[in-house]
Amino acid sequence: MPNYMSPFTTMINLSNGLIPIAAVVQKRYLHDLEGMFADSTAEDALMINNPLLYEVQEATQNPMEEGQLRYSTTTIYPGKVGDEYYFTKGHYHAIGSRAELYMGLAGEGYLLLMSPENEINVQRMTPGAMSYIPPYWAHRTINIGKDNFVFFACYPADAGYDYASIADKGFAQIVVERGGKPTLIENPKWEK
Ligand code: S6P
Ligand code: ZN
Repeated sequence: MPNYMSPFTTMINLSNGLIPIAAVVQKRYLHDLEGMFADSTAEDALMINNPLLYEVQEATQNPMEEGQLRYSTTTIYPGKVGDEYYFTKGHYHAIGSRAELYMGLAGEGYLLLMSPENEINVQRMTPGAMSYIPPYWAHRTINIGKDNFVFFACYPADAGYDYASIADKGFAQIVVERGGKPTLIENPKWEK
């Protein structure tokens, strides 16, 4: 007989992503993303203030078992390092075959994806955008607006995180401001 969990409901404020009884809140400062931005000089200069780039509110602490789901909200604050917009670390799922669903709640962002063959794909996210991350694609979100960019994520609880591949190589392309607009360019630090 399986050990049945009890059903439950978590309230999420759909206008700002706040989860009043979040199980976990993770805060990521520039220091946590050291070396990930293309402009090292700008990154070093900003490191003195070590700004908060984003936070993740986990709605559950469901067991990391096959068949379970977890869900969360992420808020990326507006800002840039040099001309590169604030972003999340980005990761592949440790179990690559696990997909994920994002939904835009507030602000404007890009979902930057990269396949295992280094193919780049970008999805624009605004409130109501349901963006599907297929299995095996690395994913990073980027705040391209002037306000907080907030989105909801739902993912298999056993998906896990492979941060190392992105921390080492980054994404093949990055998103920078050019003429006041977000623009995708080749990543000058990219190494295959
Ligand atoms: C988890 C999901 C999100 C991210 C969050 C922060 O699979 O994709 O909850 O964890 O947006 O991004 P990162 O890359 O720092 O984990
Ligand atoms: Zn993920």
